[in-house]
Amino acid sequence: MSDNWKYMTPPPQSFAGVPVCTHLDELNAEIAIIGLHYVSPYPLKLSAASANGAVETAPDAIRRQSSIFTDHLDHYSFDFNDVLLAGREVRIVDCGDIDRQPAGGQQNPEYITAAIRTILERGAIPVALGTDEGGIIPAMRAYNVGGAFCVVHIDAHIDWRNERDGVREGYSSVMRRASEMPWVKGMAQVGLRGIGSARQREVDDALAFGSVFIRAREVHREGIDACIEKIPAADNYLITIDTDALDTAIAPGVLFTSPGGLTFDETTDLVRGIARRGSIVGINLFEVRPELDRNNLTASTGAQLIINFIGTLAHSGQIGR
Ligand SMILES: [Mn+2]
Repeated sequence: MSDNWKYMTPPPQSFAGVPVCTHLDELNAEIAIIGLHYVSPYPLKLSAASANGAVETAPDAIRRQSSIFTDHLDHYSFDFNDVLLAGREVRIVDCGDIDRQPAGGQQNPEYITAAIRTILERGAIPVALGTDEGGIIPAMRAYNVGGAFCVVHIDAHIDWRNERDGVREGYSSVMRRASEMPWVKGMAQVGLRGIGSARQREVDDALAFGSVFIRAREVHREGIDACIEKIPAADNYLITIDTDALDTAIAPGVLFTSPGGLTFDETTDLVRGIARRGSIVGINLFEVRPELDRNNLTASTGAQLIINFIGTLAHSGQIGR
């Protein structure tokens, strides 16, 4: 789909005030922020208010909280003990959103795949902001054009259901679908805790595939460096985050809160450690639910994580000159 820019909508305000480029065929950047709107087609749609346009969308809520970074991208960050972008010149653009409001709840997976693929073909790293985590599936399909990668899925849950209520492309099945893609050569799932949709059979299937489980309590007890060592070695990593992996105190705006999640520093350091091991081919942040947020805290945490991820890529030398 060479004209997929037709399906792109510019954002009300861009992430951190960076330039906007909705014409993906003309993309000239190293980092491409993009908003995805996908709704898992479950019979009982849990909290789909943001998909209906009833409240601010997750990508826009994150963008609004990122406004504090406007004109600050060359500033000092104490998270790095250095300037955020390591003194490098980094081209970051905001591509806007794919199909901001799909009509009648229609799904748009082919647009998501086409847009992410175009970003990859233009040589940029997609940084996808989304609501429903089911959007991972069409986004990951775009990677058939590149090399194999290990996916690092940061989530409270494993999302290995083969289907739920007959739906195979929903948020409970994202890592199962990922495991079926030939270009997914390894998997680590970090932040696991509590009870989710998985039963023993899903746990068995994930382990049989070779997924490495790193539970949130292991991160807290053993430290992030020991946990990074458990992640399979790979040349390339795709990082995808369900916001419910995080401690509810810093991310209350999620569908299913549970205590014991990852701290901000653990999550930042996890991505930093992965970037030391290989190239990062994409970062997704899903499941910010603005209608459930408190004082925009979840969107703010999301914006701060994304800024640190971009800083991490600059500090690891993967982007910038
Ligand atoms: Mn989850």
